[in-house]
Amino acid sequence: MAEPNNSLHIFTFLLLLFQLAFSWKVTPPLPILPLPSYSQLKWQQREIIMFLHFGVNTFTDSEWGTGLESPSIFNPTGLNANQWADAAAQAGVSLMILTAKHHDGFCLWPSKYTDHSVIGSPWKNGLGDVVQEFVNAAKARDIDAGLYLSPWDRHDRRYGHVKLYNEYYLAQLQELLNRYGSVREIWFDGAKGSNAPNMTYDFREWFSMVKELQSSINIFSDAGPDIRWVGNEKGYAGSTCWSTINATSLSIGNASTLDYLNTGDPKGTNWLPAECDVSIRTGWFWHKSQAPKSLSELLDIYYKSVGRNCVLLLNVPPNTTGLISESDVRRLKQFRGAINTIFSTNLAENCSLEACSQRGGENGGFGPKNVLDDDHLWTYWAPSEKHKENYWIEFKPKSGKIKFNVIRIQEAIGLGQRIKKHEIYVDGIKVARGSTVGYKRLHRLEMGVVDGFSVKIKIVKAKGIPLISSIGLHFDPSWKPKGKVISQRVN
Ligand code: FUL
Repeated sequence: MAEPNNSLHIFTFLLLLFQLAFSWKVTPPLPILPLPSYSQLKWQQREIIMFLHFGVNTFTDSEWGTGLESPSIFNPTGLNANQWADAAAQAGVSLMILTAKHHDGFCLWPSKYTDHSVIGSPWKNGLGDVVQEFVNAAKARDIDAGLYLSPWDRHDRRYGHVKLYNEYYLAQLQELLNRYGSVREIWFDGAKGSNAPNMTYDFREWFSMVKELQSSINIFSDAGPDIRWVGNEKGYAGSTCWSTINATSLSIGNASTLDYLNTGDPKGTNWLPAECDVSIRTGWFWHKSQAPKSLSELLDIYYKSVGRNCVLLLNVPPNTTGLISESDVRRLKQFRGAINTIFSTNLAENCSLEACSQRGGENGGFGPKNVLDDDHLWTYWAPSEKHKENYWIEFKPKSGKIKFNVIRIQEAIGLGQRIKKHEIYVDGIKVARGSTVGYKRLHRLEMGVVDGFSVKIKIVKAKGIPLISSIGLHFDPSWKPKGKVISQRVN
């Protein structure tokens, strides 16, 4: 038998070594707790969702009904929930939330537990069900449905009788969460009039039943457990906004924690991101005398909600006919059109990229180019573990100068929210700075349009290694700042 040749041995050995080297996977960085659940991540990616306030107040021209309204006044003769869903779809909304019952106690569905509902109305001779029409229309357009069921009930006599009312509320919750298919968000409003009877709500029991009936639902309230209120009804988050907070410091209907809700807490042990609710008009319900906010007001809200790591819950109220007014539909379309115009082009794509370091080196899979792909969650630039501070990533246009007025930064929040302080420089001049980033941070430059040969983003402080999933340099044609220039040259 012939002796195997030595050089063949060496060749096979080298081949094995080579294969080993290339099959060696650099592991991702460890997450920093707390983390978002699957349903919270899905909610965060929706960015804009829609609220629909509709009920007896629509017909009495009021905001808070007394509970004494007769169901006979509810008669939206032209109600067409498909028109609501069309308006939402055109606005790029993937979740709509309807007020099944507001503080006045009138139910938009035929509840078995009260006659204060659509049953007593002339609409469809008392045979209609607004909640059913709403969920059907949403489903037909692939939009998810959410419901608002007011704890404060000014009509029901059981209100104030703790056991009786808690049972009544629980029964209505069960009806809503059993009858209408999948419900993705349930809104527990902490509002209550100052003269209302004393009432202790059994939130714990309500929440646990909600989760039993709808496992992928997000529960919203001032204090979560899945989504927190942002602390105001203007649609503005704090310029520092953590998705983390200590839920034990919160309670529903407690006005003393508004600032805490607005900013969250870097030391918080709960992942409880904020939702910014605001109405397209002054009121939550439709009033003939009111008009939708201007496009620039809506854009300002967008930058201060979605652009500050939150979801924007924009209320668009149906009118007495049962339709969303044409003026509101038009404004929604303009709003979506403007957002698409600004963000569909990422000028950073024409740039070459460099970073202070990258995890696992060139072939580690965590290089800076990940910030330019379409995945804004699970592919990201990670600096090397050896790098402990002064993280940076830099963009240089392949030719000429880059010109923009909006910067978008996104963290890979699936591994925890980390960035505490960041700065942006154009040709060495500081053009923006901020604290938190989270899922999405937008800076509209106070100095307006800037141009330059390099854009550098510095992460000055972070909990552990910062993980950046996406960066965009954009141009907003409508942005005409009046503010002062705050830049300073650095050497
Ligand atoms: C508040 C309520 O009192 C308003 O009527 C509205 O429903 C708003 C979203 O929440 O607390």
